[in-house]
Parts: sequence; structure tokens; C-alpha cells
Amino acid sequence: MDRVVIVMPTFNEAENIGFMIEELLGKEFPKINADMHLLVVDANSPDGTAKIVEGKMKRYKNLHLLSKKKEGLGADYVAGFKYAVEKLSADAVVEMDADGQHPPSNVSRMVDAYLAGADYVIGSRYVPGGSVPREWAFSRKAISYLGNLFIRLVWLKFWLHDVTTGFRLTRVKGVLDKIDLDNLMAKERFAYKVDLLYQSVKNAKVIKEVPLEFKPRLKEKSKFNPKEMVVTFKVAIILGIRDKQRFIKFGTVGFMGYLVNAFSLKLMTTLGVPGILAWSIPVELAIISNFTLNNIWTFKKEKIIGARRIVYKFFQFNLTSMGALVIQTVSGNIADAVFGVGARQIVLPFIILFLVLPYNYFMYNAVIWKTWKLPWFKSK
Ligand SMILES: Nc1nc2c(ncn2[C@@H]2O[C@H](COP(=O)(O)OP(=O)(O)O)[C@@H](O)[C@H]2O)c(=O)[nH]1
Ligand SMILES: [Mg+2]
Repeated sequence: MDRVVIVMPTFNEAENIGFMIEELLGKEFPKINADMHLLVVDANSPDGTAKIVEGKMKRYKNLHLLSKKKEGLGADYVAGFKYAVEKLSADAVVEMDADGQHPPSNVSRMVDAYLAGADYVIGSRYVPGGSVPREWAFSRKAISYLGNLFIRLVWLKFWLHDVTTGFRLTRVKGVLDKIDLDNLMAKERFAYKVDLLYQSVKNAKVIKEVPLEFKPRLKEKSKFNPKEMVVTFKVAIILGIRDKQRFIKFGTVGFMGYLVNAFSLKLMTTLGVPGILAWSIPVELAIISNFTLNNIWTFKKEKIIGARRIVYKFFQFNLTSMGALVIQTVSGNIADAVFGVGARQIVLPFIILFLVLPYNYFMYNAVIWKTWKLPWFKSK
């Protein structure tokens, strides 16, 4: 049976932890078809949180305690993950707050998604069935939603609905064990979550969002603060840019394609080839150059191999490039009419930059090499 360890950090949760333990180990775990464990990572809380856990450990053998000095939520989670993997042989770990904001009743569907094959399960407030506390002021709801939307935009990961949630399940093999836990970008409360999520999403093959009915704190109010929010955005932007390497390579290949395109267009003009052909032959040459270079460089990790597959994908590449061909031929002939044939070399870069490039980047990622898991392009 798969062993799932819930890692629950606590700092002064004496008022809540007893209730959480009873709800999880007493009520929820017996209903779940996995070997469920709870690991409390207590940051030497002065209020005696650890004492309460120790008391309950006599009754529940699946309850564990790791007491450590307080290093911040991110670092303490990392210590908990390592303990769960090394000492408890976890197959999957769950991040969960002790303050009741992540309801114990939401755990089972998360584990079910994992048992059904997900590598990474996100407890999401922004999918049907998920929610934020009704008593939150409108401004708080707006900040949460817009902050989340901002990060999704920066990352171009629209298919994820909640990237700032703290309620998640991670498969150890292939996902958590590929992450350099000692070098997360920030160990602060919110920012670490974003870094961890980003890397997990990258490693995971199957990602599932399950609804999270996010609750207000059981006791005491939240320590939400704007400074952490700024750090979080900073981390998100750095992660987003770091990942733009692919886009830079794509741009370089595109530029080479442009050179092929431009030189052959020049040749067409010199030879006096008629309009339709003069604009379309150069595109096909650029297509061949683009497919080859992108396949061996930009999308090297997703490289298409095997003669049959290459032929099929090259055919598909040409089909999607028909869009570019149509775009360039139509806009090129319009430009001929407006600016005259003499302006062709000036017109071409504009056509490429503003029309062909965005179209191509989308098609390559979504259709050809399938690096974007867009819900409307699921089939292989
Ligand atoms: N071990 C540990 N737990 C912490 C630390 N800071 C917060 N926690 C716990 O982490 C969980 C989330 O913290 P909370 O203050 O509710 O954050 P929020 O829900 O994001 O506002 C709670 O269970 C806290 O008790 C810390 O530095 N170390
Ligand atoms: Mg909380």
C-alpha cells in the first residue's frame, strides 16, 4: 500500500493541533485507501504544541513529531519532507496547515487523485467546488485572486488555477526527489510555495487540481503581510524569466529562419518570380530550417526521433506552418499593394515579429513538441 505522509508545520498551534490530529487520524485516515501518516514539524513552539502531539502519539502509531528550531515555513517544510522520505519512507508527501484552513475532509480526494495516477495534486480554491472564506473582505479576495492570476500570466501556465495554495500532494519518486530542496529560492512563507510548485509542475507528468474549501483560521488571525507578497512576486518573475531560455532559443532559430527567408526573397525578386511564389517559396525554406534547428536545439528535451515520427511531425509542422504561409503571403501582398515591391525587405521583419512569431511559438509548444499541456490540445 502507498504510504502518504502529511507534513504539518506548527508554530504555536496548541489550540488547534489536538483537533487536527483527532480529525485526521481519528476520522479521515481510516476512510482512505492508503497507508496514511501525519508528521508534525514543530518549530519549538513555546505554547506547548509539541507536548500535545507527544500525548496523542501514545494513541496513534501513525503520528510523528519532528521538533526543530524555527527557520521559517519553507525551511521547516523542507526538513519535514526529508524526514518523511528518509525516516518514514514516504511515497508521497502532503503540505497542510495546522490551523484548520485546509479542512481534513479535503484530504481524501487529494489522495484519491494520487492513487488514480497523479504525480502532483493541487488543492485548488479556484476550481469548481473550491472556495475562499466567505467572511474574507472583498479586497482580500481580490488580492488573492489577482496575485494568483498575475503569476499564472508571468508563467504562461493558464491551465493551472491556483498557484499560491499551500495544500498540495507531491509524489516522491520523479517529482520531489528531483527538486534541490536545499536551494529553494526563498524560505519565506509564501514565496517558497511558489518555487516548490513551479518545480513540481515541471517534474510531474500528471497534474491534477482538486477543490480546496479554504477556511478562515480556527483560532487567531492570519499573519498575511504585503512584504511577503512582494517577495513572492519577485520569485515568480525570476522563475518565469529563467524558464524563457526556450523562448530565446526559439527566437534565435526564428532569426536564422528569417535570414533564409530574406535571402531567398531577394533571390526571388532578382529572378523576377511572380508575387505569390516570390513570397511563398522563401517560407518553405525557412520552415525546413526552423523544424530542423528547433528539433535539435530549442526542443532538444522533447526531440522528435525515428524516421517515421520525423516525417509525420514534419508534415504536421508544415500544416501548422500553412498558417504562417497564409499570414505571410496575404500580409506580404497587402504590403506590396500599399508600400510597393521596393519596401519588401523592410516589411518582412514586421510581418515576422508581430504575426508569424507569436503564432509559431504557440503552435510549437502546444501542437508540435507539446511542452504546454493545454486542455484543448490533449491528444498526442
Ligand atoms: N514549523 C513552522 N511552522 C510554521 C512557521 N510559521 C508558520 N507555521 C505554521 O505553518 C502553518 C501556516 O501558517 P499560517 O500562519 O497559518 O500561514 P497562512 O495561512 O499562510 O497565513 C500553520 O500551521 C503555522 O502554525 C514556522 O516558521 N515554522
Ligand atoms: Mg493559515
